Amino acid sequence: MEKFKIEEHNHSLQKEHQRRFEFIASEVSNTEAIIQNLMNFQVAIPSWALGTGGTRFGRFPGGGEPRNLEEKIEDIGMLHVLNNSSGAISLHIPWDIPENASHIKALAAQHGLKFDAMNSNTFQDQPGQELSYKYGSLQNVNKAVRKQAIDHNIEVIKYGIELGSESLTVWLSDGSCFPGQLNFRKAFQNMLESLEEIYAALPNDWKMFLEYKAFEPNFYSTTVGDWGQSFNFVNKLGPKAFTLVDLGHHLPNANIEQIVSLLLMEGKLGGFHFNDSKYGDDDLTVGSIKPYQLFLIFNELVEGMDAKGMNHANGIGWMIDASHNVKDPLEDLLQSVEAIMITYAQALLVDRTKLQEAQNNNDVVTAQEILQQAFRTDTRALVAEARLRSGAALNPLTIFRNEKVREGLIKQRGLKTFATGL
Ligand code: RM4
Ligand code: MN
Ligand code: MN
Repeated sequence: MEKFKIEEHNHSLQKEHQRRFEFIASEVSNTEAIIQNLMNFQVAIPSWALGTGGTRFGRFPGGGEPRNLEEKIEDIGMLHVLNNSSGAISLHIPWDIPENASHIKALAAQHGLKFDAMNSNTFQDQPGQELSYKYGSLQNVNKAVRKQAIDHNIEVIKYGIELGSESLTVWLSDGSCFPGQLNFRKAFQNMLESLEEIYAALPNDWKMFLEYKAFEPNFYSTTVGDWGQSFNFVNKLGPKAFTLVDLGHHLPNANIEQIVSLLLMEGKLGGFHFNDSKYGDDDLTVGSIKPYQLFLIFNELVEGMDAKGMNHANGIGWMIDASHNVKDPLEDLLQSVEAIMITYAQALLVDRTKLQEAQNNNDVVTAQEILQQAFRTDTRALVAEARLRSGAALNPLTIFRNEKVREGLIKQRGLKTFATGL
């Protein structure tokens, strides 16, 4: 997207924006600090979210999907031009093997993108793969399968080093579908030993994120099934290992805000996957179903990071992990990033001194008032102002549609393209 188009777009919305911004600026005391925080905050986009997601029943591609890693980088670069908040890409190996790392690194740099966490994949068998992961990977009862899965993770680290990434995310589908299938303790031990070998291959300045998930594709037990299990593993592994929270990976009604608070307290929250869900790992647009829950989680993230003196922008690896069947994936990502920024801004509005006072007085009513005061504040003009100041678009979604970006991509790439991913 050319700069002048963004300028034109901003110009056409400027008057209305100014009115809204002045109003919120007069309501909020720390406007400038909030805008600075918003300008710094970056959320990584996963390379598998750029195509239409499928379900086990079907997939309905929308056209113009990126055909290779270069085009995925271009798509994310475009998002970043529009919102200045998606300045990183997260790769899944082997869906996106960087054949020519220096070329890929240079292309990403041209678009102002960094390489966020590298994701390994031992939940699928790949063509030509010697041993199958049907009964698990890092926990498999067969040592040779475990070794193959360990080697794959080490290979992913190598790709990441070439690209300048600094973290590895391990998500495993390992577990069991039926009672009796696994000995839980042996599965745990095998998993731990395998993770230790991967951990030993991490460069000094790297982090390893261990993502938990309650169920699916295994439906009886998951070997890294909840935050307690992940926490147990990462504690045993050492200081470079952290838990990763994916919002969709809990059992219904779990108190995710309490989980992130305690993980932060222990210094073990390393990675974060944003999405939303109604039932399970639905991978829906961030903030589309339970915006208040998202706010409560962000509130604990901000509170917990501040308590530890962590940098909001890079203290945790932020990523969107969403993909579904019905929306244009790029529009969906713009909506997700917007929801994240709006909610982050709301969390920054919470009057922490007053909240603490209310807590100390057991003033439950005031505590609720303070949180909801922030949640009910319309922070959209603050987010737009942060974009305006960094040269991005006042309304990314509107300009995306007005400039017919998807139509252009379909012309260029074709209607029947297929992006790698789930
Ligand atoms: C999993 C999990 C991982 C993601 C894969 C594609 O459910 O969320 O983070 O890499 O899906
Ligand atoms: Mn995830
Ligand atoms: Mn998931």
